[in-house]
Amino acid sequence: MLNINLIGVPIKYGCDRDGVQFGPDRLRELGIMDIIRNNGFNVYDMGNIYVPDILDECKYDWHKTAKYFDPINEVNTNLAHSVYSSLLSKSFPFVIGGDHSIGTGSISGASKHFKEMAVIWIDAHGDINDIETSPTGNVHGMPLAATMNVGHPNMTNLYYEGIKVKPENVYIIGARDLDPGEIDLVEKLNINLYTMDDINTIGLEKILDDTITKLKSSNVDGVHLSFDIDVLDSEIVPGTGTPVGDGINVLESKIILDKILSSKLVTSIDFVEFNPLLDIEDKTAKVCMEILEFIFEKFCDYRY
Ligand SMILES: [Mn+2]
Repeated sequence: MLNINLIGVPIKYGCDRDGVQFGPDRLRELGIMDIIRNNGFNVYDMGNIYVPDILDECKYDWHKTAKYFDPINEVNTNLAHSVYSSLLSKSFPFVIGGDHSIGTGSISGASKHFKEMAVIWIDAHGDINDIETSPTGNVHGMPLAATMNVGHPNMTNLYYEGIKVKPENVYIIGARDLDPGEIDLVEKLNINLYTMDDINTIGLEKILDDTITKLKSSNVDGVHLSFDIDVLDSEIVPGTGTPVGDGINVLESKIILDKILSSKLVTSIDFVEFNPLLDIEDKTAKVCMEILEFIFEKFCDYRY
């Protein structure tokens, strides 16, 4: 039976918007442990990674444009070791945010364990800015670039030196809000990008079949799935910091997760950007729980 390590990362510094730090404990209150357990898994709550309290006026203390730079990297280093340690002890790391800056830590930890990693990034955004191309200085828009060895050395060399995932092993699905620098990087590095336009023209099933076929024919031995709830349409998830319209609905998110999980390739997961303070009458909370329930049902169905 699969052991699952639940790892919380109550961080808001990557999005610089209050409330997302309450995500992990809110998901616990709503019963995430029971959901996992009731689907037949041994689940261990590893607690929250420590996140220091920092005053707003100190956000540029470590870098003149990238906010809360050193503290985010430190949290991510600790997260990376927690993810790596979980994999070493044959436990599946299920990481709950917090904002998406934690992608750097999760991927860095997982990639240390595997020979060749792939990443499936389900998100309205690309999160492939570096400090220079970022319009905001918010580090949650940079983690995927950093793991491909693009960006500030303190991020690209996090946990261990050098590249964590090759760009040809990166799959971004659901994006619809890419910055100019991100569009350039997709072309330069040949990243697999499937935008909302692609979903609407090519179709989800074909995109996912192609992704899984490519993964299975590659040398990849570990797949990290990073699920940002803002991939869902802004009407469905008011409780997230950077909502974008014209996104997928809940059924489509389940189609994506079903297809990806049925491949049995996934070796770690992030679930990020749920902001309880921005939520309206628990609308987002309910959607999160429905999706989490679906993930662990499928985990069980596919006998991970
Ligand atoms: Mn994101």
